[in-house]
Order: sequence, then structure tokens, then C-alpha cells
Amino acid sequence: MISNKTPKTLRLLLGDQLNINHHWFKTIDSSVTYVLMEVQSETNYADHHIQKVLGFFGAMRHFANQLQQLNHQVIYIKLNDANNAQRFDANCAQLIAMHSFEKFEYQLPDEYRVDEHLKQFTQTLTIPFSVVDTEHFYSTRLELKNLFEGKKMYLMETFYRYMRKKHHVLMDADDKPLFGQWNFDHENRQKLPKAHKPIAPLLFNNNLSDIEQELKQAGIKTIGRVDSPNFLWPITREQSLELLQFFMQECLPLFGTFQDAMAPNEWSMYHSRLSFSLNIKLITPHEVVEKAIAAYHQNPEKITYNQLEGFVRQIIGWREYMRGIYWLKMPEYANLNYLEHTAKLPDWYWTGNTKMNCLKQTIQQSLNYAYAHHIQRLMVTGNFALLAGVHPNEVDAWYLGIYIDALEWVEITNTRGMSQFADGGIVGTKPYVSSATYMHKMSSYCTGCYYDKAKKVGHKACPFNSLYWNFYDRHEAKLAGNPRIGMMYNVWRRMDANDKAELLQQANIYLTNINDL
Ligand code: FAD
Ligand code: DLZ
Ligand code: SF4
Repeated sequence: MISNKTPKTLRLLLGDQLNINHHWFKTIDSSVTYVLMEVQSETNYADHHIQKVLGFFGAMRHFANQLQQLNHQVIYIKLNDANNAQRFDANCAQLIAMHSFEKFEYQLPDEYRVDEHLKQFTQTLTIPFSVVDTEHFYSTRLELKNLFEGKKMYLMETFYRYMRKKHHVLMDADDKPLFGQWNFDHENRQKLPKAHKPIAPLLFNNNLSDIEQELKQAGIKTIGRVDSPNFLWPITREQSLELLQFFMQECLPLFGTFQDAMAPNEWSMYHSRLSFSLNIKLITPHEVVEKAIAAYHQNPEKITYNQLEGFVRQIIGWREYMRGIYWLKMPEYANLNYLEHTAKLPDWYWTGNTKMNCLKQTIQQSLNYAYAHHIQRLMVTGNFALLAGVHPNEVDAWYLGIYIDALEWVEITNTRGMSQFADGGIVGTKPYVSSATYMHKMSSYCTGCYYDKAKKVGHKACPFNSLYWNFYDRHEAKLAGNPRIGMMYNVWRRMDANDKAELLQQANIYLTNINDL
């Protein structure tokens, strides 16, 4: 006789799989046990920011409690538990043997590394196993690959339009983009006016001091600072929804306008700071997009369409696109170094102790809050690392550790691809480099900086200015043919020979003394 009884099942939940609306949790089944575990394989694969580890553990512990309160059976392995084998596979194997589980189930990991780890683990099992979707993203892992099958270019804009059409987001009844245009960026991206004070960010005060003690006890190496009794990031779905609501009311009306603006001591401006909640799946991209559209309809005078479109593009465009590229190109992607960069990351990336105000501000706020907004990541820290010729492995390691939202699937495509051009143009069509001109256009960092933004060479000349030309000169063979930057090579080639030599000499002095800048 065939029995209909569910086999005694162990279901693994990773730290970034905290989606309470997953179909797994719709029924209470006494034959199913969920396991969440704090393990050193995850705390130690990078030098993480203390706020990142606390955020993950705090959210995982809350989620486990929530499941228990809903009457699900849960095993929670804490970092310092006596039997913790400190790896997903070893802990699961131990539990399966100890409790005689008859089936093992897990959700698709977002990272290639963990995906491989769990695939290998399941090959060792003598019980049946299965893997299910996380039910979080708009697109599947391979949807971008299928869309671009046979194509040489993987344009984000093509993917974005496909997503808009497929999910009928910001489309009219005739399946055309609202207001006849896909992209309203030309109305966005202004500098912050002098007298303008951005809204203060909504902060939480979760007490995570116990977890901080446990990390100390275990000797986990972390970077950055934290006020652990008043942990400021959301760690529950309720808090994430509160932050989402705050964004819609207070930030979305100016999101696009000041999306690229930077100012000293303003660490989040009008950005949503939802990336952590999204990446650990406390909220879904669908609900973020739906809430933004609803907020626009409720208040069209306050939230103009360009703000809404700019924001929606980040979520269904960039975020899903980066994930698609990741699953298309891994594992090769992690070794790409198109520009053959070899330098070390300057020491001050870990302290913020540099005289360059833009870098000092961005790095210090990253150490204080485990956060910097997109343009700070791209055009300040990323820009400098690229100009300085830093090896992409070093740049990746820094980004993977320092930001609370950093998970490889979204970190590496942004860092190695968009920011460092190490993929030779898969994600971006040109390297994002700039001199002090851009920094001054989009920020007020240059005012009050030790260096002079207008000087290219000599005492106190802004390092970005000579490093910028040095970068183009060094990579002429690889970049001059790029139609988006050919114009810069015309300027460089027409420049007076003495001026060129002086610029290269200045760049050389800065690169040789990079730790003293
Ligand atoms: P907002 O500006 O409010 O944007 C809303 C949301 O859009 C974000 O929460 C995010 O989910 C999404 N989004 C926006 N831009 C991107 C993008 N380029 N790629 C993917 N999603 C995007 N994002 C991460 O989530 N994790 C990372 O590890 C990460 N590393 C980055 C490294 C570099 C070098 C660069 C240039 C960007 C990186 N990003 C990363 C993308 C982006 O900077 C962050 O998503 C964003 O700053 C998070 O802050 P926010 O939630 O306030 O974003
Ligand atoms: C980032 C992180 C950290 C620091 N610690 C843990 C952990 O101890 N246990 C866990 O399940 N997840 C952790 N995470 C998130 C994982 O790295 C993330 O779930 C995988 O990388 C996804 O592939
Ligand atoms: Fe940065 Fe140069 Fe401006 Fe100083 S002058 S803030 S180093 S761009």
C-alpha cells in the first residue's frame, strides 16, 4: 500500500531566505522541521562589516521566532552552540542522522558558491532531496540568458523594456510605455542646492548587543562600527514595511531628482535603503514596485512620473538584470580582469584616513553605517579604485564585506562589471571614470577638500585629474576604439606634449605614494 504521509523532512533556510509568504509556510506540517544556522563558513568568507553580520543574525533569529509562533517546528543553531559544525553541509548531515529525517529540501541559493556547496552536499545524501524557488524575484535565474540567446550585447535597456512589457508595469492599455517614453532620466540627477537639507533617515533601534558579544566570543573578524543596542537597520518584515512606507511618503518625491547627488555628512539623501530588506527577502520587489505605483497615483502632484519611473527601473531593471548576468556568466565572471589591473587597494579604504574629502566622506560613512548610495559606490570609491588600477579581486573583497546589502550575486556584477570594467563591457558600455569635474558637478565634497579640484598638476592638485588621463593613456589599445569614449582620446591626442608628460608624471607620483594621499 502507498502511504500519503509526508516523509519526515528537514528544510534548510539560508540567512537571505526570510520570505514569510513563501508557499512552504502556508501549511503547518508536523513532519516538517526548518533549520536556520549561524555558521563560520558565512561569517568568514569575507571581512564583513559588523552591522552586516548583526543584521543577518538579528533578522534570522527574529524569523525563526516568527515561524515558531506560527507553530512550525524550527531548529536554530547559534554561532557558539556546542554541536555547531560551522558549515551548512556538516550541520545538515548531523541533523539528518540525529533525527532520522527521510527527506531534505532547500530553496535555490542566490550565490553560486552556496549553490555549488549544496549541490555537492545533496550528492552525498542517501535520502531523497528537492530544491524549490525562493518566490522572490520577478525573473528566473536563466530568463536573461534566454532573452539574449545568440546576441553579443546584453543591454540593460533591452531587458528593462522586456520586463516592463512582460509584467505590464508602467504600460498603457495599448502596451506602450506610459507617457510615450521608457526612460525619464534626463529630468533626474541634479546637484543638491546649497540651502537644501535632505530628510533625516528613518532609523530603528534594535537591541543586538547580545549577538555582538557572541561574535566577540567566537573571535569573528569584522570591520566598521556599530551601536549594537540601537541597531539602525530593519531586521523584521514589519520594520521593512515601515521603511518602505517612509520612503514612499518622504523620499520618492525627490528620489530621481537627487539620485546622483552627494554632500558631506548626508549618508542616505532620498535613497530608500531597502536593499538589505530586499536582499534577505523580508519584502519582495513586487510589493516595492506596487507600493511605489500606488503612492504615485495617490499623490501625483507630489510624486512626478520621472521619480517613479527612475525608481521602478532600479528594481525591475537593474536589480533583476544584475542577477541575470550573474547566472549567465558565473563562475568565469569572478576571474575577469579585462584591464589587467594588479595594484593593491590603498590602506585607507579600511579606515577612511585620506585627505581626499570625497573618499574620506564615503569611506567613513560606509564604516559608520555599512551603507553608501549608488553614486558614492560607483563614482567615488569605485572610480578611484579603477583609476588606481586596483586588482578586481581586492575591490570585490572590499565591497563584499563593507555593505550591509552585499551578496555576491548583486555585488560582483556591480563591482567587477559596472564599476571596474573588468568584464570588458558586459554590464556597462564604457568604464565609469571621472576627474574632479564630475565630483564637483554632483557633490559639495570639493569645497573644503585639502586638494584643489581645479589643479591638474603640482602642489595639492586633485589626484583624480591626473589619474584620469593616466588611465586613458594606459588603456588606449583597449579603449580608444570604444565609440562612447573615442572623444576623450581626441582630446588626449591633441593635448600639448609637455602637458601630457606633466600629467603622467603627476599620476605616477600619486600612484607611487598612494597610501599617503
Ligand atoms: P536605492 O537607490 O533606493 O534604489 C532602490 C533599489 O534598487 C535598491 O534597494 C536595489 O535593490 C535596487 N538597485 C539600484 N541600483 C542597483 C544596481 N546597480 N544593482 C542592483 N540593484 C540595484 N546593491 C546591492 O544590493 N548589493 C551590493 O552588494 C551592491 N554592490 C554594489 C557595488 C558597486 C560598486 C555599485 C556601483 C553598486 C552596488 N549595488 C549593490 C547597487 C546599488 O548601489 C545598491 O543597491 C543601492 O545603493 C542600495 O541602496 P538603496 O536601497 O538605498 O537603493
Ligand atoms: C551573509 C551571511 C552571514 C554573514 N552569515 C550567515 C549565516 O551564518 N548563516 C546563513 O544562513 N547565512 C548567512 N549569511 C547569508 C549567506 O551568505 C547567504 O544566505 C548565501 O550567501 C546565499 O547564497
Ligand atoms: Fe575629491 Fe578631488 Fe574634489 Fe578633493 S578636490 S573632493 S579629492 S574630487
